[in-house]
Amino acid sequence: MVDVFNKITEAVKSHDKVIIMAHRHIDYDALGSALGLYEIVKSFNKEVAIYVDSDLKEMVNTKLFDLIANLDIKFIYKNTYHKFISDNTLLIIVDTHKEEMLANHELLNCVKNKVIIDHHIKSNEYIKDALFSYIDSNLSSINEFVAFYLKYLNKSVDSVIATIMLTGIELDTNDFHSKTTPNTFLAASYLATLGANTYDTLELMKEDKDATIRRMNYLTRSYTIDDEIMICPLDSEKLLPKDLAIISDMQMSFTNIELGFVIGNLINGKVGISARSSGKYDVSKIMQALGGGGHATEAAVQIEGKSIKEVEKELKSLLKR
Ligand SMILES: [Mn+2]
Repeated sequence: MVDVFNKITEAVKSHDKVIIMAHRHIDYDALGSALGLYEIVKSFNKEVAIYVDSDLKEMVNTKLFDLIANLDIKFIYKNTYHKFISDNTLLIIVDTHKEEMLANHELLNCVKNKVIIDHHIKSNEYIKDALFSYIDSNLSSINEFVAFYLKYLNKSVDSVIATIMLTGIELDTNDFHSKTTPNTFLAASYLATLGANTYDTLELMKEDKDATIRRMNYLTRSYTIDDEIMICPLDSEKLLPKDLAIISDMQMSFTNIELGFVIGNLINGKVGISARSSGKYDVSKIMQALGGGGHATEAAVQIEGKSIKEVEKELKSLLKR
């Protein structure tokens, strides 16, 4: 990773301004890594800002706002980012490499030089004209990467940022249960030495009561096959991929369940499946067969032009094999 750290440092140093942007529906991995990088860029005496769409307000966590408000972070938004763009602006994209996932497409086209850092399985729809991309699916999270970058530079961050970064690792690893390697613990350990507070990460991970109860209701529509596979078809209102992911995580909390699938209508009009495995089966192979991908224990797919029933039938015939 050291060569990537040096490449990012070089890219930052050869620009005047840096914008950091993540995916839509910003989560703690995206936000934490953006904040960590923000501090790194600032330490090189560059002008830096984090682009967020209004979704930051929808993260429904007043605790987060209280924490961030006390930091001196420059956020830019849809109506203010133009002022930050010049011929010498660098865009660093974190936690996604797909154009369609970006918080803002127009911003992408306004900036010539881009760097991409991601840990999702590389798809064909990656942003092709970047200065360089580092896409490593062995990373638990982008915060793992940024924690090592901070450590390499021997830089520290405010304990609030360390806390948000640790929350990102906890979120992406399901509290160190999936995608966790020895490096993940080392990164978490470094963040702890910077003052990351595990009581606060727990507080940040708390979900809105109504949203949680709604998801629990959806979960009750699950049925079980062979005592170890749980399928939850949701022919209901349109949901976020995040909702499907949380419900499939819930399925995995039950004894004997080795595979969990949640099928639902997404707000983008497609049918999504969020799939989980205890590790006994490789769930990414099942999602690949449907055109998706992911990790052995966490995978997903989005399918166009099919109904929930059709997708459910296809999934079940795949499971039989
Ligand atoms: Mn992530």
